[in-house]
Amino acid sequence: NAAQDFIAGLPKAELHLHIEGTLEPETAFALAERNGVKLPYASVEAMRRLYDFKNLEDFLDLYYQATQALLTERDFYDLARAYLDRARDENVRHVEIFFDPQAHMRRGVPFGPVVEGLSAALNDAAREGGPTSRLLMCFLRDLDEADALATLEAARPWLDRITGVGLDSAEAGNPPGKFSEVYERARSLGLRAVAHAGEEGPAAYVAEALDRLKVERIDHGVHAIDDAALVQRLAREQVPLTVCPLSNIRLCVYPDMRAHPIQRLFEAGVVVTVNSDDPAYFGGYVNENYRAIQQAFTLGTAELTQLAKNSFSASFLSNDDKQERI
Ligand code: ES4
Ligand code: ZN
Repeated sequence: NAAQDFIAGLPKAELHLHIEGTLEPETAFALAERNGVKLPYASVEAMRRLYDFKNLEDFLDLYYQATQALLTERDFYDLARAYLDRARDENVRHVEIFFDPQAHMRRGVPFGPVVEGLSAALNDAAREGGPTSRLLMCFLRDLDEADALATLEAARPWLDRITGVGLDSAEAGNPPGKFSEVYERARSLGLRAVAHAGEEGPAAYVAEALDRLKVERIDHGVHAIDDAALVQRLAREQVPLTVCPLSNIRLCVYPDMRAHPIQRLFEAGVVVTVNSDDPAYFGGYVNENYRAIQQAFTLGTAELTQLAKNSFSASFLSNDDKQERI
């Protein structure tokens, strides 16, 4: 199919990717066996059968459970290396990767091996044919701000490996403003800032992330569509959204792709980007996400090219590096 080939050939960046969300069931079982850990599923097939999510929380329960397979620096290296190889095959030239330190620290895996394994894989991949990458640490918004502050403190010895901070996990009832102090502190340490907002939460959370956390991009942000003035603001201020179409369908944020607001946001002049979020769980890596919206909205090559260009302009690459790649 011509559109599919065009998408596959487009050089692109991926800006919304949780490394723990690239853990395929086969890999989870292989790592669990290597570590002598027992996962709470009878088999790979039994685990895959649970991938029928009602909402974000329903997914997060499984996602955190599966991380039990990840224990050592080597596990995190192997996980990231497998994703980066796959991304390179999809013509992803640059990727900004989220990880959830608190999800590991609370089950006894310290910050060190997690970040050492991930950053070694990122460096090796960049040297061996790409993609280039950045690492973003996320705070879990369903925990309190004191826990996030302690996590930032634990990260201090490794801040040279970390480009910025994000905010993820269960959004309902956990507004961005809850984390204003830890974001202030992160920015004072030279870290860049992004946050998940308006995924399941309301448009007001998107505005709050901009105003109180001073984030440079919004992850998801799809519910901004419910507030016309906010959509205008995003377009005027050129605040990028890292949209994850297949994720939003799988988590029942929208009933089907035709109902998804990505096309309307794009038409309104918002800097929309296309990303996979947790590709092992949501039925497709980044090219499959481009393909799903191409089909739903019969996008042409000009629009697909613009989306791919947006992915570089919205990245944390230096302006010189962006110029080279767009
Ligand atoms: C996530 Cl899809 C999504 N939303 C919020 N937090 C997350 N962590 C991993 N995937
Ligand atoms: Zn996400």
